[in-house]
Amino acid sequence: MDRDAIIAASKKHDINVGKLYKYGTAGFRMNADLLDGVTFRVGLLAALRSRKLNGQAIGVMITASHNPAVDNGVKIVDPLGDMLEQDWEVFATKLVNAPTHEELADYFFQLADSQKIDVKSPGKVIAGRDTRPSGIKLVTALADALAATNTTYVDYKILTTPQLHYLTRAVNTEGTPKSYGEVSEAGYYKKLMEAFYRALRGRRVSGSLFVDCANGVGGPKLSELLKHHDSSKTGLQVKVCNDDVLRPEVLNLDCGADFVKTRQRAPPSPKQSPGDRWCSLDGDADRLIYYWIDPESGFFMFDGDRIATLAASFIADLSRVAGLDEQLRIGVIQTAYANGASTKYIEQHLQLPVVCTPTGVKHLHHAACAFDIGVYFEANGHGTILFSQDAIAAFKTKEPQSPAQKDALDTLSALGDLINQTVGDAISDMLMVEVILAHKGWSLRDWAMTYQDLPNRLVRVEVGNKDLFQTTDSERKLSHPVGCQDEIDQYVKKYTNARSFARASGTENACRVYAEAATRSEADELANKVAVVVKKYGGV
Ligand code: G16
Repeated sequence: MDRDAIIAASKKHDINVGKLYKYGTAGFRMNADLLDGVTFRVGLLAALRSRKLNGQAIGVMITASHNPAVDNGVKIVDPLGDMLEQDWEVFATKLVNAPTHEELADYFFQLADSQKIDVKSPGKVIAGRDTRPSGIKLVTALADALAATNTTYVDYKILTTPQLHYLTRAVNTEGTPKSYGEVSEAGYYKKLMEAFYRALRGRRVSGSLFVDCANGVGGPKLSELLKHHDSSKTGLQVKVCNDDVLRPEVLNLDCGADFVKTRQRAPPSPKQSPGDRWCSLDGDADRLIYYWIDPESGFFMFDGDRIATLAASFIADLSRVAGLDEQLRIGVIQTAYANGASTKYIEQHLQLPVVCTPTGVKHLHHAACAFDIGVYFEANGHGTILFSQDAIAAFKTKEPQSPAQKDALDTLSALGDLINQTVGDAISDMLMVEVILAHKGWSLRDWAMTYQDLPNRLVRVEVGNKDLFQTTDSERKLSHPVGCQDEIDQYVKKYTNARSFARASGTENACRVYAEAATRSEADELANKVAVVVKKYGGV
Protein backbone atom coordinates (compact mmCIF):
# COMPACT_ATOMS: atom_id res chain seq x y z
CA MET A 1 0.00 0.00 0.00
CA ASP A 2 1.17 3.41 -0.90
CA ARG A 3 1.06 6.22 1.67
CA ASP A 4 0.97 8.89 -1.05
CA ALA A 5 -1.97 7.20 -2.79
CA ILE A 6 -3.92 7.22 0.49
CA ILE A 7 -3.12 10.90 1.11
CA ALA A 8 -4.02 11.89 -2.47
CA ALA A 9 -7.35 10.03 -2.31
CA SER A 10 -8.09 11.43 1.15
CA LYS A 11 -7.74 14.99 -0.16
CA LYS A 12 -10.88 14.41 -2.23
CA HIS A 13 -12.84 13.50 0.91
CA ASP A 14 -12.39 16.01 3.71
CA ILE A 15 -13.82 15.73 7.18
CA ASN A 16 -15.03 18.74 9.18
CA VAL A 17 -12.03 19.41 11.39
CA GLY A 18 -13.14 20.41 14.87
CA LYS A 19 -16.17 18.16 14.88
CA LEU A 20 -15.79 15.08 17.06
CA TYR A 21 -16.99 11.97 15.24
CA LYS A 22 -17.90 8.91 17.30
CA TYR A 23 -18.64 5.30 16.33
CA GLY A 24 -22.08 5.17 18.02
CA THR A 25 -24.83 2.62 18.60
CA ALA A 26 -24.80 1.69 14.92
CA GLY A 27 -21.65 3.25 13.45
CA PHE A 28 -21.26 6.89 12.41
CA ARG A 29 -24.60 8.55 11.86
CA MET A 30 -25.39 12.22 11.20
CA ASN A 31 -26.42 14.74 8.54
CA ALA A 32 -25.28 13.24 5.24
CA ASP A 33 -23.33 16.41 4.32
CA LEU A 34 -20.84 15.63 7.09
CA LEU A 35 -20.18 12.05 6.08
CA ASP A 36 -18.07 12.09 2.91
CA GLY A 37 -14.67 12.04 4.63
CA VAL A 38 -16.00 9.76 7.37
CA THR A 39 -17.08 7.16 4.82
CA PHE A 40 -13.69 7.34 3.08
CA ARG A 41 -11.95 6.67 6.39
CA VAL A 42 -14.34 3.85 7.27
CA GLY A 43 -13.28 2.33 3.94
CA LEU A 44 -9.64 2.52 5.07
CA LEU A 45 -10.49 0.79 8.33
CA ALA A 46 -12.49 -1.94 6.55
CA ALA A 47 -9.46 -2.53 4.30
CA LEU A 48 -7.30 -3.13 7.39
CA ARG A 49 -9.93 -5.19 9.18
CA SER A 50 -10.21 -7.56 6.21
CA ARG A 51 -6.44 -8.06 6.14
CA LYS A 52 -6.37 -8.57 9.90
CA LEU A 53 -8.84 -11.43 9.39
CA ASN A 54 -6.85 -13.18 6.65
CA GLY A 55 -8.55 -11.47 3.73
CA GLN A 56 -12.12 -12.42 4.69
CA ALA A 57 -14.72 -10.02 3.29
CA ILE A 58 -15.83 -7.17 5.54
CA GLY A 59 -19.24 -5.55 5.01
CA VAL A 60 -19.89 -1.82 4.91
CA MET A 61 -23.49 -0.62 5.12
CA ILE A 62 -24.49 2.94 4.29
CA THR A 63 -27.76 3.72 6.03
CA ALA A 64 -29.30 5.94 8.67
CA SER A 65 -32.13 3.50 9.26
CA HIS A 66 -34.90 5.17 11.28
CA ASN A 67 -33.37 8.67 11.12
CA PRO A 68 -34.84 11.42 8.91
CA ALA A 69 -34.09 11.45 5.18
CA VAL A 70 -31.38 14.16 5.47
CA ASP A 71 -29.21 11.93 7.66
CA ASN A 72 -27.07 9.04 6.61
CA GLY A 73 -24.67 6.68 8.31
CA VAL A 74 -21.95 4.12 7.80
CA LYS A 75 -21.13 1.00 9.76
CA ILE A 76 -18.86 -2.02 9.48
CA VAL A 77 -19.93 -5.66 9.51
CA ASP A 78 -17.55 -8.43 10.57
CA PRO A 79 -17.05 -11.61 8.45
CA LEU A 80 -19.80 -13.70 10.04
CA GLY A 81 -22.31 -10.89 9.65
CA ASP A 82 -22.09 -9.61 13.21
CA MET A 83 -21.23 -6.06 14.17
CA LEU A 84 -17.65 -4.77 14.17
CA GLU A 85 -15.62 -6.01 17.17
CA GLN A 86 -15.75 -3.35 19.86
CA ASP A 87 -11.97 -2.76 20.15
CA TRP A 88 -12.07 -1.75 16.53
CA GLU A 89 -14.79 0.83 17.15
CA VAL A 90 -12.12 2.72 19.08
CA PHE A 91 -9.71 2.46 16.11
CA ALA A 92 -12.50 3.65 13.80
CA THR A 93 -13.16 6.69 15.96
CA LYS A 94 -9.44 7.53 16.07
CA LEU A 95 -8.92 7.09 12.34
CA VAL A 96 -11.95 9.17 11.43
CA ASN A 97 -10.85 12.03 13.72
CA ALA A 98 -7.27 12.33 12.41
CA PRO A 99 -6.96 16.10 11.84
CA THR A 100 -4.91 16.09 8.60
CA HIS A 101 -4.53 13.76 5.62
CA GLU A 102 -0.93 13.08 6.61
CA GLU A 103 -1.84 12.24 10.21
CA LEU A 104 -4.56 9.97 8.84
CA ALA A 105 -1.99 8.04 6.79
CA ASP A 106 0.37 7.93 9.81
CA TYR A 107 -2.33 6.47 12.04
CA PHE A 108 -3.38 4.00 9.33
CA PHE A 109 0.15 2.51 9.15
CA GLN A 110 0.64 2.66 12.93
CA LEU A 111 -2.56 0.69 13.36
CA ALA A 112 -1.44 -1.84 10.76
CA ASP A 113 1.86 -2.22 12.69
CA SER A 114 0.31 -2.50 16.12
CA GLN A 115 -2.21 -5.07 14.87
CA LYS A 116 0.50 -6.99 12.98
CA ILE A 117 -1.34 -6.58 9.69
CA ASP A 118 0.46 -7.36 6.46
CA VAL A 119 -0.69 -4.47 4.29
CA LYS A 120 0.55 -6.25 1.18
CA SER A 121 -1.81 -9.19 1.68
CA PRO A 122 -5.17 -9.20 -0.16
CA GLY A 123 -8.28 -7.64 1.33
CA LYS A 124 -11.97 -7.63 0.38
CA VAL A 125 -14.93 -5.40 1.18
CA ILE A 126 -18.57 -5.68 0.12
CA ALA A 127 -21.02 -2.80 0.43
CA GLY A 128 -24.70 -1.98 0.36
CA ARG A 129 -26.81 1.13 0.91
CA ASP A 130 -30.41 2.05 1.62
CA THR A 131 -32.54 4.25 -0.67
CA ARG A 132 -31.25 7.62 0.55
CA PRO A 133 -29.94 9.61 -2.47
CA SER A 134 -26.90 10.76 -0.43
CA GLY A 135 -25.77 7.14 -0.36
CA ILE A 136 -24.60 7.33 -3.99
CA LYS A 137 -21.95 9.96 -3.19
CA LEU A 138 -20.86 8.15 -0.04
CA VAL A 139 -20.31 4.94 -1.99
CA THR A 140 -17.86 6.87 -4.17
CA ALA A 141 -15.90 7.90 -1.09
CA LEU A 142 -15.82 4.29 0.06
CA ALA A 143 -14.73 3.04 -3.38
CA ASP A 144 -11.89 5.61 -3.43
CA ALA A 145 -10.56 4.33 -0.10
CA LEU A 146 -10.65 0.75 -1.32
CA ALA A 147 -8.93 1.63 -4.59
CA ALA A 148 -6.20 3.54 -2.70
CA THR A 149 -5.55 0.45 -0.55
CA ASN A 150 -5.77 -2.14 -3.37
CA THR A 151 -8.75 -3.78 -1.74
CA THR A 152 -11.14 -5.94 -3.78
CA TYR A 153 -14.54 -4.34 -3.67
CA VAL A 154 -18.05 -5.49 -4.59
CA ASP A 155 -20.88 -2.96 -4.53
CA TYR A 156 -24.24 -4.73 -4.03
CA LYS A 157 -25.99 -1.35 -4.39
CA ILE A 158 -29.41 -1.02 -2.74
CA LEU A 159 -30.02 -3.56 0.03
CA THR A 160 -31.71 -3.81 3.41
CA THR A 161 -29.21 -3.79 6.28
CA PRO A 162 -29.92 -7.46 7.13
CA GLN A 163 -29.35 -8.44 3.49
CA LEU A 164 -25.85 -6.94 3.64
CA HIS A 165 -25.21 -8.88 6.85
CA TYR A 166 -26.48 -12.07 5.16
CA LEU A 167 -24.26 -11.52 2.11
CA THR A 168 -21.19 -10.86 4.25
CA ARG A 169 -21.61 -14.19 6.02
CA ALA A 170 -22.55 -15.99 2.78
CA VAL A 171 -19.40 -14.73 0.98
CA ASN A 172 -17.14 -15.84 3.82
CA THR A 173 -18.69 -19.29 4.26
CA GLU A 174 -19.21 -20.11 0.58
CA GLY A 175 -18.09 -23.64 -0.29
CA THR A 176 -17.54 -24.63 3.37
CA PRO A 177 -19.66 -26.95 5.56
CA LYS A 178 -20.94 -23.79 7.30
CA SER A 179 -22.18 -22.21 4.04
CA TYR A 180 -24.84 -19.68 4.98
CA GLY A 181 -26.57 -19.54 1.60
CA GLU A 182 -26.13 -18.50 -2.01
CA VAL A 183 -24.04 -15.35 -2.40
CA SER A 184 -26.71 -13.20 -4.02
CA GLU A 185 -29.80 -11.22 -3.14
CA ALA A 186 -31.89 -13.92 -4.87
CA GLY A 187 -30.17 -16.49 -2.64
CA TYR A 188 -31.44 -14.60 0.42
CA TYR A 189 -35.04 -14.70 -0.85
CA LYS A 190 -34.82 -18.38 -1.77
CA LYS A 191 -33.40 -19.31 1.63
CA LEU A 192 -36.13 -17.41 3.49
CA MET A 193 -39.00 -18.76 1.41
CA GLU A 194 -37.84 -22.35 1.51
CA ALA A 195 -37.47 -22.12 5.31
CA PHE A 196 -40.88 -20.41 5.63
CA TYR A 197 -42.62 -23.29 3.82
CA ARG A 198 -40.73 -25.83 5.90
CA ALA A 199 -41.44 -24.08 9.20
CA LEU A 200 -45.18 -23.92 8.53
CA ARG A 201 -45.24 -27.70 7.99
CA GLY A 202 -48.54 -27.56 6.19
CA ARG A 203 -50.21 -25.11 8.58
CA ARG A 204 -51.85 -22.08 6.99
CA VAL A 205 -51.54 -18.42 7.80
CA SER A 206 -54.93 -16.80 8.21
CA GLY A 207 -55.97 -13.54 6.58
CA SER A 208 -54.06 -10.65 5.03
CA LEU A 209 -51.01 -8.97 6.48
CA PHE A 210 -50.58 -5.25 5.73
CA VAL A 211 -46.95 -4.11 5.82
CA ASP A 212 -45.98 -0.45 6.25
CA CYS A 213 -42.49 -0.22 4.75
CA ALA A 214 -41.60 3.28 6.06
CA ASN A 215 -41.12 4.35 2.41
CA GLY A 216 -37.69 2.75 2.66
CA VAL A 217 -35.72 -0.04 1.11
CA GLY A 218 -37.92 -2.68 2.76
CA GLY A 219 -40.72 -1.88 0.26
CA PRO A 220 -39.03 -2.93 -2.98
CA LYS A 221 -37.19 -5.77 -1.24
CA LEU A 222 -40.35 -7.21 0.28
CA SER A 223 -42.01 -7.03 -3.17
CA GLU A 224 -39.01 -8.91 -4.53
CA LEU A 225 -39.33 -11.58 -1.84
CA LEU A 226 -43.01 -12.02 -2.66
CA LYS A 227 -42.08 -12.99 -6.24
CA HIS A 228 -40.62 -16.12 -4.66
CA HIS A 229 -43.76 -16.78 -2.58
CA ASP A 230 -46.65 -19.00 -3.59
CA SER A 231 -49.54 -17.86 -1.40
CA SER A 232 -51.58 -20.93 -2.32
CA LYS A 233 -49.04 -22.97 -0.32
CA THR A 234 -49.15 -20.82 2.84
CA GLY A 235 -52.33 -18.75 2.86
CA LEU A 236 -50.29 -15.59 3.54
CA GLN A 237 -51.55 -12.56 1.60
CA VAL A 238 -49.16 -9.62 1.99
CA LYS A 239 -50.27 -6.08 1.11
CA VAL A 240 -47.21 -3.85 0.71
CA CYS A 241 -47.94 -0.24 1.86
CA ASN A 242 -45.88 2.96 2.21
CA ASP A 243 -43.32 1.77 -0.34
CA ASP A 244 -42.67 5.08 -2.12
CA VAL A 245 -38.89 5.23 -2.56
CA LEU A 246 -39.00 7.76 -5.38
CA ARG A 247 -39.67 10.72 -3.06
CA PRO A 248 -36.75 10.62 -0.61
CA GLU A 249 -38.36 13.17 1.70
CA VAL A 250 -41.13 10.74 2.71
CA LEU A 251 -38.72 8.16 4.14
CA ASN A 252 -39.73 7.39 7.77
CA LEU A 253 -42.15 10.34 7.62
CA ASP A 254 -45.25 9.65 9.75
CA CYS A 255 -44.80 5.92 9.21
CA GLY A 256 -42.44 3.06 9.98
CA ALA A 257 -41.57 1.06 13.08
CA ASP A 258 -39.96 3.97 14.98
CA PHE A 259 -43.01 6.18 14.43
CA VAL A 260 -45.39 3.45 15.65
CA LYS A 261 -43.28 2.59 18.70
CA THR A 262 -42.56 6.11 19.89
CA ARG A 263 -45.99 7.60 19.10
CA GLN A 264 -47.82 4.46 20.22
CA ARG A 265 -50.21 4.82 17.30
CA ALA A 266 -50.65 3.54 13.75
CA PRO A 267 -49.39 5.63 10.81
CA PRO A 268 -52.08 8.10 9.68
CA SER A 269 -51.90 6.69 6.16
CA PRO A 270 -53.13 4.35 4.79
CA LYS A 271 -56.20 4.02 7.01
CA GLN A 272 -56.43 0.76 8.96
CA SER A 273 -59.71 -1.09 9.34
CA PRO A 274 -60.52 -2.63 12.73
CA GLY A 275 -59.44 -6.25 12.86
CA ASP A 276 -56.74 -6.01 10.16
CA ARG A 277 -53.27 -7.37 10.97
CA TRP A 278 -50.55 -4.75 10.40
CA CYS A 279 -46.84 -4.48 10.85
CA SER A 280 -44.27 -1.72 10.23
CA LEU A 281 -40.65 -1.99 9.17
CA ASP A 282 -38.13 0.82 9.68
CA GLY A 283 -36.10 2.66 7.03
CA ASP A 284 -33.55 -0.14 6.47
CA ALA A 285 -35.85 -3.05 7.38
CA ASP A 286 -34.14 -4.29 10.51
CA ARG A 287 -36.91 -3.41 12.97
CA LEU A 288 -40.42 -4.80 13.14
CA ILE A 289 -43.52 -3.77 15.12
CA TYR A 290 -46.96 -5.45 14.78
CA TYR A 291 -50.26 -3.78 15.66
CA TRP A 292 -53.98 -3.84 15.04
CA ILE A 293 -57.10 -1.88 15.80
CA ASP A 294 -58.96 -4.09 18.23
CA PRO A 295 -62.64 -3.63 17.27
CA GLU A 296 -63.45 -3.39 21.00
CA SER A 297 -60.59 -1.45 22.56
CA GLY A 298 -58.74 0.33 19.70
CA PHE A 299 -55.02 0.47 18.79
CA PHE A 300 -52.82 -2.27 20.25
CA MET A 301 -49.09 -2.64 19.61
CA PHE A 302 -46.92 -5.77 19.60
CA ASP A 303 -43.43 -4.37 20.02
CA GLY A 304 -40.05 -6.09 20.32
CA ASP A 305 -40.89 -7.30 23.85
CA ARG A 306 -44.05 -8.98 22.56
CA ILE A 307 -42.20 -10.56 19.65
CA ALA A 308 -39.50 -11.84 22.04
CA THR A 309 -42.06 -13.35 24.43
CA LEU A 310 -44.02 -14.94 21.57
CA ALA A 311 -40.88 -16.48 20.08
CA ALA A 312 -39.40 -17.56 23.43
CA SER A 313 -42.60 -19.30 24.53
CA PHE A 314 -42.96 -21.07 21.16
CA ILE A 315 -39.36 -22.23 21.03
CA ALA A 316 -39.34 -23.32 24.67
CA ASP A 317 -42.51 -25.39 24.02
CA LEU A 318 -41.00 -26.96 20.90
CA SER A 319 -37.79 -27.83 22.69
CA ARG A 320 -39.81 -29.48 25.50
CA VAL A 321 -41.83 -31.52 23.00
CA ALA A 322 -38.60 -32.41 21.19
CA GLY A 323 -37.10 -33.64 24.47
CA LEU A 324 -34.28 -31.10 24.28
CA ASP A 325 -35.22 -28.89 27.21
CA GLU A 326 -32.66 -30.45 29.57
CA GLN A 327 -29.94 -30.21 26.94
CA LEU A 328 -30.42 -26.72 25.48
CA ARG A 329 -30.26 -23.51 27.53
CA ILE A 330 -32.69 -20.85 26.31
CA GLY A 331 -32.31 -17.22 27.42
CA VAL A 332 -33.86 -13.88 26.58
CA ILE A 333 -31.83 -10.68 26.21
CA GLN A 334 -33.45 -7.28 26.72
CA THR A 335 -32.43 -3.69 27.37
CA ALA A 336 -33.59 -1.17 29.97
CA TYR A 337 -36.37 -0.15 27.53
CA ALA A 338 -38.09 -3.55 27.94
CA ASN A 339 -41.46 -3.21 29.58
CA GLY A 340 -41.28 -4.48 33.18
CA ALA A 341 -44.35 -6.67 32.56
CA SER A 342 -42.58 -8.51 29.73
CA THR A 343 -39.55 -9.25 31.91
CA LYS A 344 -41.80 -10.57 34.67
CA TYR A 345 -43.69 -12.75 32.16
CA ILE A 346 -40.48 -14.28 30.82
CA GLU A 347 -38.97 -14.95 34.25
CA GLN A 348 -42.07 -16.04 36.13
CA HIS A 349 -44.38 -17.52 33.50
CA LEU A 350 -41.97 -18.87 30.89
CA GLN A 351 -39.36 -19.62 33.59
CA LEU A 352 -36.53 -18.46 31.37
CA PRO A 353 -33.52 -16.34 32.40
CA VAL A 354 -33.39 -12.69 31.28
CA VAL A 355 -30.17 -10.73 30.72
CA CYS A 356 -30.19 -6.91 30.45
CA THR A 357 -27.56 -5.17 28.27
CA PRO A 358 -26.98 -1.60 27.08
CA THR A 359 -28.84 -0.43 23.95
CA GLY A 360 -27.55 -1.56 20.58
CA VAL A 361 -27.96 -4.94 18.95
CA LYS A 362 -24.20 -5.43 19.13
CA HIS A 363 -24.52 -5.79 22.93
CA LEU A 364 -27.59 -8.00 22.83
CA HIS A 365 -26.14 -10.24 20.12
CA HIS A 366 -23.02 -10.82 22.17
CA ALA A 367 -25.02 -11.77 25.26
CA ALA A 368 -27.30 -14.07 23.23
CA CYS A 369 -24.28 -16.11 22.12
CA ALA A 370 -23.89 -17.34 25.72
CA PHE A 371 -27.05 -19.50 25.34
CA ASP A 372 -27.84 -22.47 23.08
CA ILE A 373 -30.88 -20.49 21.99
CA GLY A 374 -30.55 -16.75 22.64
CA VAL A 375 -33.68 -14.71 21.98
CA TYR A 376 -32.78 -11.03 21.76
CA PHE A 377 -35.08 -8.12 20.99
CA GLU A 378 -35.00 -4.45 21.80
CA ALA A 379 -38.41 -2.99 22.61
CA ASN A 380 -38.11 -0.94 19.39
CA GLY A 381 -38.49 -4.14 17.36
CA HIS A 382 -34.83 -4.81 16.56
CA GLY A 383 -33.80 -8.38 17.24
CA THR A 384 -33.39 -11.99 16.28
CA ILE A 385 -32.86 -15.46 17.75
CA LEU A 386 -29.46 -17.15 17.71
CA PHE A 387 -29.07 -20.92 17.63
CA SER A 388 -25.73 -22.42 18.67
CA GLN A 389 -24.02 -25.06 16.53
CA ASP A 390 -24.96 -27.62 19.23
CA ALA A 391 -28.61 -26.65 19.02
CA ILE A 392 -28.68 -26.90 15.23
CA ALA A 393 -26.93 -30.27 15.36
CA ALA A 394 -29.41 -31.53 17.98
CA PHE A 395 -32.42 -30.55 15.80
CA LYS A 396 -30.93 -32.53 12.91
CA THR A 397 -29.56 -35.59 14.66
CA LYS A 398 -31.94 -36.38 17.51
CA GLU A 399 -33.99 -39.50 16.71
CA PRO A 400 -37.68 -38.59 17.09
CA GLN A 401 -39.69 -40.91 19.34
CA SER A 402 -43.12 -39.81 18.09
CA PRO A 403 -44.70 -37.85 15.22
CA ALA A 404 -45.08 -34.86 17.58
CA GLN A 405 -41.35 -34.98 18.34
CA LYS A 406 -40.53 -35.12 14.65
CA ASP A 407 -42.78 -32.14 13.99
CA ALA A 408 -41.08 -30.15 16.77
CA LEU A 409 -37.55 -31.04 15.62
CA ASP A 410 -38.29 -30.22 11.98
CA THR A 411 -39.94 -26.94 12.95
CA LEU A 412 -36.96 -25.94 15.09
CA SER A 413 -34.59 -26.81 12.30
CA ALA A 414 -36.58 -24.75 9.78
CA LEU A 415 -36.67 -21.81 12.23
CA GLY A 416 -32.87 -21.93 12.35
CA ASP A 417 -32.84 -21.21 8.62
CA LEU A 418 -35.75 -18.76 8.59
CA ILE A 419 -34.45 -16.54 11.39
CA ASN A 420 -31.51 -14.38 10.32
CA GLN A 421 -28.50 -15.54 12.36
CA THR A 422 -26.43 -12.45 11.65
CA VAL A 423 -28.60 -9.56 12.90
CA GLY A 424 -32.22 -8.46 13.51
CA ASP A 425 -34.11 -8.69 10.23
CA ALA A 426 -37.65 -7.30 9.97
CA ILE A 427 -38.62 -9.40 6.94
CA SER A 428 -37.33 -12.66 8.41
CA ASP A 429 -38.84 -11.82 11.84
CA MET A 430 -42.18 -11.07 10.16
CA LEU A 431 -42.26 -14.52 8.54
CA MET A 432 -41.32 -16.04 11.91
CA VAL A 433 -44.24 -14.28 13.65
CA GLU A 434 -46.61 -15.52 10.94
CA VAL A 435 -45.30 -19.08 11.39
CA ILE A 436 -45.80 -18.94 15.17
CA LEU A 437 -49.32 -17.51 14.96
CA ALA A 438 -50.20 -20.21 12.39
CA HIS A 439 -48.79 -23.01 14.59
CA LYS A 440 -50.54 -21.73 17.69
CA GLY A 441 -53.73 -20.95 15.75
CA TRP A 442 -53.69 -17.57 17.46
CA SER A 443 -55.41 -14.32 16.52
CA LEU A 444 -53.83 -11.02 17.52
CA ARG A 445 -56.23 -10.90 20.43
CA ASP A 446 -54.84 -14.21 21.74
CA TRP A 447 -51.32 -12.83 21.42
CA ALA A 448 -52.32 -9.60 23.21
CA MET A 449 -53.73 -11.49 26.17
CA THR A 450 -50.46 -13.14 27.21
CA TYR A 451 -49.64 -10.29 29.63
CA GLN A 452 -50.54 -6.66 30.23
CA ASP A 453 -47.92 -3.98 29.59
CA LEU A 454 -47.19 -1.36 32.20
CA PRO A 455 -48.13 2.02 30.70
CA ASN A 456 -44.94 3.66 29.42
CA ARG A 457 -43.69 6.73 27.60
CA LEU A 458 -40.55 7.40 25.58
CA VAL A 459 -39.54 11.05 25.12
CA ARG A 460 -36.81 12.57 22.97
CA VAL A 461 -35.09 15.54 24.66
CA GLU A 462 -32.78 17.87 22.78
CA VAL A 463 -29.97 19.15 25.01
CA GLY A 464 -26.95 21.39 24.59
CA ASN A 465 -24.46 18.56 24.99
CA LYS A 466 -25.70 14.99 25.07
CA ASP A 467 -22.16 13.71 25.80
CA LEU A 468 -22.52 14.99 29.38
CA PHE A 469 -24.82 12.03 30.05
CA GLN A 470 -22.91 8.92 31.11
CA THR A 471 -24.64 5.77 32.27
CA THR A 472 -23.94 2.69 34.39
CA ASP A 473 -25.88 -0.50 35.29
CA SER A 474 -26.77 -1.36 31.66
CA GLU A 475 -27.94 2.25 31.13
CA ARG A 476 -30.48 2.06 33.94
CA LYS A 477 -28.70 4.80 35.92
CA LEU A 478 -26.80 8.01 35.15
CA SER A 479 -23.36 8.43 36.70
CA HIS A 480 -23.04 11.91 35.12
CA PRO A 481 -23.93 14.72 35.23
CA VAL A 482 -23.56 14.44 38.99
CA GLY A 483 -26.87 15.04 40.77
CA CYS A 484 -29.09 14.28 37.78
CA GLN A 485 -29.86 10.68 38.80
CA ASP A 486 -30.78 11.78 42.35
CA GLU A 487 -33.37 14.18 40.98
CA ILE A 488 -34.77 11.45 38.70
CA ASP A 489 -34.97 9.05 41.69
CA GLN A 490 -36.88 11.63 43.75
CA TYR A 491 -39.58 11.79 41.07
CA VAL A 492 -39.73 8.00 40.53
CA LYS A 493 -40.42 7.50 44.25
CA LYS A 494 -43.64 9.50 43.98
CA TYR A 495 -45.34 7.02 41.60
CA THR A 496 -46.62 3.44 41.97
CA ASN A 497 -44.65 0.64 40.23
CA ALA A 498 -42.61 3.30 38.51
CA ARG A 499 -39.25 3.21 36.75
CA SER A 500 -37.50 5.82 34.65
CA PHE A 501 -34.10 6.36 33.11
CA ALA A 502 -32.34 8.74 30.74
CA ARG A 503 -29.48 8.17 28.30
CA ALA A 504 -27.82 9.85 25.34
CA SER A 505 -28.89 8.41 21.98
CA GLY A 506 -26.10 6.86 19.95
CA THR A 507 -27.84 7.53 16.64
CA GLU A 508 -29.44 10.97 17.11
CA ASN A 509 -28.32 14.26 18.56
CA ALA A 510 -30.60 13.97 21.60
CA CYS A 511 -31.24 12.20 24.90
CA ARG A 512 -33.98 9.65 25.40
CA VAL A 513 -36.13 9.42 28.53
CA TYR A 514 -38.14 6.30 29.32
CA ALA A 515 -40.74 6.06 32.06
CA GLU A 516 -43.25 3.43 33.10
CA ALA A 517 -45.81 3.51 35.90
CA ALA A 518 -49.08 1.98 37.04
CA THR A 519 -51.29 4.26 34.94
CA ARG A 520 -51.01 6.02 31.58
CA SER A 521 -51.25 9.51 33.09
CA GLU A 522 -48.59 8.71 35.73
CA ALA A 523 -46.21 7.36 33.09
CA ASP A 524 -46.71 10.50 30.95
CA GLU A 525 -46.31 12.81 33.94
CA LEU A 526 -43.15 11.04 35.15
CA ALA A 527 -41.58 11.07 31.65
CA ASN A 528 -42.26 14.79 31.30
CA LYS A 529 -40.79 15.58 34.73
CA VAL A 530 -37.65 13.57 34.04
CA ALA A 531 -37.36 15.27 30.64
CA VAL A 532 -37.28 18.66 32.41
CA VAL A 533 -34.49 17.40 34.71
CA VAL A 534 -32.49 16.15 31.70
CA LYS A 535 -32.94 19.46 29.90
CA LYS A 536 -31.70 21.32 33.01
CA TYR A 537 -28.52 19.22 33.26
CA GLY A 538 -27.98 19.04 29.49
CA GLY A 539 -25.94 22.21 29.05
CA VAL A 540 -26.60 25.11 26.72
C1 G16 B 1 -29.94 1.43 15.98
C2 G16 B 1 -29.38 0.22 16.68
C3 G16 B 1 -30.39 -0.29 17.68
C4 G16 B 1 -30.78 0.84 18.64
C5 G16 B 1 -31.25 2.07 17.86
C6 G16 B 1 -31.48 3.28 18.73
O1 G16 B 1 -31.10 1.06 15.31
O2 G16 B 1 -29.07 -0.76 15.74
O3 G16 B 1 -29.82 -1.36 18.36
O4 G16 B 1 -31.81 0.43 19.47
O5 G16 B 1 -30.25 2.43 16.92
O6 G16 B 1 -30.29 3.59 19.40
P1 G16 B 1 -30.09 4.93 20.21
O7 G16 B 1 -31.15 4.93 21.28
O8 G16 B 1 -28.71 4.85 20.75
O9 G16 B 1 -30.31 6.08 19.27
P2 G16 B 1 -31.39 1.54 13.82
O10 G16 B 1 -32.62 0.76 13.46
O11 G16 B 1 -31.58 3.02 13.87
O12 G16 B 1 -30.16 1.12 13.08
